[in-house]
Amino acid sequence: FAKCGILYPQESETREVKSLDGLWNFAVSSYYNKLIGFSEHWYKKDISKLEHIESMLMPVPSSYNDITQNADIRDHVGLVWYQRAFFVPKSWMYQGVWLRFGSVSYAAQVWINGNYTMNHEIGHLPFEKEISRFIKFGEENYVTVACDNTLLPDTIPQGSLREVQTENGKKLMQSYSFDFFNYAGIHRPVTLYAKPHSFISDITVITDVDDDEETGIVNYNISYASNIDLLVNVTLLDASGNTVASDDGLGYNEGALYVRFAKLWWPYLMHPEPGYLYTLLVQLLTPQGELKDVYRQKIGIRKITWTNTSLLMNGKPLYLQGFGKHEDADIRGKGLDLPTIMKDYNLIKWIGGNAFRTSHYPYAEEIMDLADKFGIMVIDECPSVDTELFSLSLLEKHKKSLTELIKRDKNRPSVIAWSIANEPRTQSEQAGIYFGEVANHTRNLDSTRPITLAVARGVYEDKSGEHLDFISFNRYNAWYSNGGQLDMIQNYVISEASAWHEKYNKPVLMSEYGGDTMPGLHIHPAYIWSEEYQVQLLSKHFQAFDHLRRQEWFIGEFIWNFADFKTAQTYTRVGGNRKGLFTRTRQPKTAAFHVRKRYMHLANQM
Ligand code: GCB
Repeated sequence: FAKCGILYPQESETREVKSLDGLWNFAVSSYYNKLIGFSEHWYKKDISKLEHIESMLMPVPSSYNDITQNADIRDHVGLVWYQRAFFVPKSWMYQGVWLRFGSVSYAAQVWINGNYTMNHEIGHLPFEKEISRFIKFGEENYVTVACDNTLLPDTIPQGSLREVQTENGKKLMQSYSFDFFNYAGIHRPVTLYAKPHSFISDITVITDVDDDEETGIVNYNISYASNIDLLVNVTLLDASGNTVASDDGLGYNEGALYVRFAKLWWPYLMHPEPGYLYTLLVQLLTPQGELKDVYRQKIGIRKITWTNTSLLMNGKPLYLQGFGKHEDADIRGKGLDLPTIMKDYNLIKWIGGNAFRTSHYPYAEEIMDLADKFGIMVIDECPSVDTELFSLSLLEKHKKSLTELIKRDKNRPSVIAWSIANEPRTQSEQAGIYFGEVANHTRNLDSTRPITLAVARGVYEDKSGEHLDFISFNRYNAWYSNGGQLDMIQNYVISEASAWHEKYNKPVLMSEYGGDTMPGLHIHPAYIWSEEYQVQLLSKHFQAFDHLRRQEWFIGEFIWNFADFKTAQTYTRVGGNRKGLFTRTRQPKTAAFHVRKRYMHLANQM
């Protein structure tokens, strides 16, 4: 299992946290002068007072693209610079001070007080570093971040650049084939935190359930950083804070706790008390009993298993009813937005969804925490989408994105599977070898969860399926193919799902289907883009699914998409992708009520 994780910054008896979110100074370096920030040493200057360059205020966390009235900033390609001042209390002098970014898209370089501190590639994933030696305690400090959104053939995801001629001269254009806007900036919280020099550096928990389904087993492995050997104490608390198991002060960093009559973690609608969480209280002590560090890790006790026909939670076969989603909202783009996040969970519960896929990149830790808590199952996808050109350097980065994802999400009960890519071109031999490598890498890091990939290529040409534990397929019947032909959906869906199962003898999920729908457009009889058409397109799929559900191996249905979202500008998109059940402002289209009926009905059969 991936050791050396990245724990979420948390306050405790031994840890303090300070948020650096808010308004930062912001400057854009133009294409004509890409490297100006480096040549003029912006990281050593106050970027709100640069000569010749206009600076502005930018909210963090947020995408920067839609904040201003300037289309050049919206469509900017290359570097932007962020900076802010902050104080570090004197009292932190005797601790380690760490700086952590929830995510920066796409690549980041960070300076503290003008000193180069850290860098990170790949958006949507956290990174951190101890910055104590760069800090002035009890005084003002400043942090500068250079953020680059350029996507190339060897970035995850892939993109390409081209230079074009405009009326104002040359400019650089970013192209990419994935279907969501390439939002950029400091997308998630920036946290400064202090922890002791001897600290708990990682917690890995693998839970199991006895055959009698009464005893929960919590296998744990704790890593710590220290110059001397320390003792680790673990205690398991239930949701009311009562101790239900402990290691009896043995001090080992590895072991198992047994919980008689454990309350298992169950998905939403599968149990009256879904998403039950325990807290693993981890304490680090000196042999003399002095408390060095404390961390509280939420865990859920559950067991995931799979066969060639099903996916099981605590021994019960799962049927996934949900959607593909996006982190996307008006103005802030992909910036963490708690109101939107809460609203989305309320809508998921309202509509009766029990699962979603983090299409097409890892979602914020705050979103994942709530999935754990509400019992919403997650297929956790890495940021690889639409891969076309396979190379060794890409493979290395692709593996790295999974390593970082698993480090971050390995303890989450809500994560029931890893999705190693969305819609790569899986028809070549090379793609087969490539995904064999990626799947092996993932399995080596975590063998407790099944692996999938959302396939778009046809059944007979695909070369990736043999490496997966279940097949997810995306297909747009009566939309991209046979548009308007609602009466062709059933046969196509049934025969394709069956063909996937026959080819690979594995469980099958329909991971995307749907059609763009303009809210308020009514055309009867159902006509493409109307609300009536979306209702009927989904209904025809439901009929196919009901047929398929008689076979055990059909394990779920995910509508594309939960809500409308912004995309690159193209003539097929009216203000973005409109396949949402909800509008971008989260109001229901007619189809949402229809889906609600189905999902509630399915839930009653569980
Ligand atoms: C797909 C992609 C998704 C798109 C969707 C569409 O197959 O996986 O990212 O948004 O189709 O609506 O075209």
